[in-house]
Amino acid sequence: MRILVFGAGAMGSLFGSRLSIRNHVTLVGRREHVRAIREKGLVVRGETKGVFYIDAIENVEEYEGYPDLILIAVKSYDTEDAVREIVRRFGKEIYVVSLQNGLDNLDKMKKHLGEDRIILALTTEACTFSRPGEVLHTGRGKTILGSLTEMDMVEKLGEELNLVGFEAEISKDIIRDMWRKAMINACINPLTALLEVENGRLKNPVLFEIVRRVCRECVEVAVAKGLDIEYDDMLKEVEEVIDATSRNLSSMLQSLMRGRKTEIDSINGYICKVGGEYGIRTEVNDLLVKLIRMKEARR
Ligand code: KPL
Repeated sequence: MRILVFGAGAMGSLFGSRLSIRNHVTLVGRREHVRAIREKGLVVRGETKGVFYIDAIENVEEYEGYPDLILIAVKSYDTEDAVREIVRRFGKEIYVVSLQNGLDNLDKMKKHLGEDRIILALTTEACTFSRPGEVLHTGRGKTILGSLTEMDMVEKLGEELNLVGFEAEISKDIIRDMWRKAMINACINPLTALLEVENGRLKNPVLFEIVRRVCRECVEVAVAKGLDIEYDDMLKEVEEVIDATSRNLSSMLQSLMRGRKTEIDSINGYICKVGGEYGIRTEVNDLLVKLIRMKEARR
């Protein structure tokens, strides 16, 4: 397949690297990253190892022809701009896969694309951006794929991801899985970002008590929304991801370290908003949102 990765940060670069083993991949990224990849290839260390000689460009206008699918890996606050740019360049018939965190990407994508063109890829792979041209694959995870309508492309991408060494599964209920993934992020990302620690530090008993409380509030909101999610299962899953990604710096921490905005509004902020609609108190999540905003303001 011809695959275009729009947003070659840590995760986009990692997926692009492995997918390039069997596909023609082009990365769209920031100038320094693109320049480094063109000069020396994309270096991936850690759980994935190698130098991948992949095409890299700075914007979609430079892409020649049409890809079979586009993987969007930009931050959730940039989703709409990214989709607008993609549709302007390739039209509305293109398959777009969201490889992102957050609960609002789907709605943003639906404003510009038909449901039959949108795929969600929810991943717990862990990856850090080391420097332009280099990423570190810090922890293995699963990637759940799904869409709102039956689509052959979901199966095809799932097969491809498995063939290049990711663990991919097709979801039976992608909305529920999107919430599950967002809850994992809600429990891990803000706390690690505030305390500037690797994910594994959340196993500290004091910190894990906060994780429990965040998780409980998130599950209450999800259940009020009609999703079939149980607190014990969810907490277990959060703990498994903390263990599997214990050496990783969460994407929220990485954003703050690089002086960037975080995805807090699409994760905990979104959960608080929905909680408000159903009259559910989300005190701990509210607090985390406020603290992350304070930290963002100090950038
Ligand atoms: O998705 C992640 C993130 O950091 O955004 C996890 C899986 C929590 C890994 O850090």
